[in-house]
Amino acid sequence: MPEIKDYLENVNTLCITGHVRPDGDCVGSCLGLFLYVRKNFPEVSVQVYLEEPSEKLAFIDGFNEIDSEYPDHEAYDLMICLDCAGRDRIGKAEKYFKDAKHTVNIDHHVSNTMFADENYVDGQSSSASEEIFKFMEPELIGRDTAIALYTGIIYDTGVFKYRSTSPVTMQIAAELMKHDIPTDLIIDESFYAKTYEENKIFGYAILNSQLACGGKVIYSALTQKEMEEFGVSSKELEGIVAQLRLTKGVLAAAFFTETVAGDIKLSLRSIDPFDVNVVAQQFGGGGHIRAAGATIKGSLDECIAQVLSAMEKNL
Ligand SMILES: [Mn+2]
Repeated sequence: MPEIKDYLENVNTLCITGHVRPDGDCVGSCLGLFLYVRKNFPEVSVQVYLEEPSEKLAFIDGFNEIDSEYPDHEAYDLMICLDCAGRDRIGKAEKYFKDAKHTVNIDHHVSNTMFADENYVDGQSSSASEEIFKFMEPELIGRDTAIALYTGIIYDTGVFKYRSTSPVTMQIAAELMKHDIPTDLIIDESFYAKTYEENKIFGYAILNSQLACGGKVIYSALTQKEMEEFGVSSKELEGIVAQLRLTKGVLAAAFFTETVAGDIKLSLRSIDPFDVNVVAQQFGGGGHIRAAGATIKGSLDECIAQVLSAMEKNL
């Protein structure tokens, strides 16, 4: 396996990017690599390009140096893409990718299209942050990089909960903890913290939830008007469907939200043996067995009725 230093031979300029609408793993892995290179390879000029990430991740060093303007730049010697399953996922960084003298793709999505000159994709890896750690020399990792990578792992494993969390993930997390990082704060900030408005609408959505299909399904819905009243956007509804799914006795949860365009966004979660991917596919969407979604045309009430009927048949 190559190391970062192998890539940086004869490299003066390095461009790092992740995927559009960057999440905690994307920002964590990109900044982790950025901080590592800046500390250990000061002769390399390095820049991270990402769409504006959530301010919740501002505790990671280097956050304010992320460029979301994508100015023109002469061809980079090297471009490293992290957490990107395909070339279409790099968004506006495409122009740097097109010109770059050499490109490397490091990722953990099984669906990765191997779009770069060199591709390192490990579908067993919990996160891009776990993946990029394996390219680093542990003794060269600073506390700032440790915080960034730990954040990415926390985000993509749902605080070490999802099945993607392996013994290797835990070993890497243990290595990172040796840097005396504030793990409690990182977990709060990258996963659980909500704004006042987010907490209010979270409670509201749970309060208005209803059981269906003989108590086997739970659902809730939010209209665009309600979101406006609470002052939140659709991006700020994370965790609601996951909480609904945790209801005792329930096999599946459905969460409906009206988009600005007037469509209905459906999010589904389930436990064994309920397959929500099958349900989502009936509405032109998809995903995984336990987590899937779709965007549906029609009124909120119609969509709820149709989806509940499809779920009833799938029970
Ligand atoms: Mn990821």
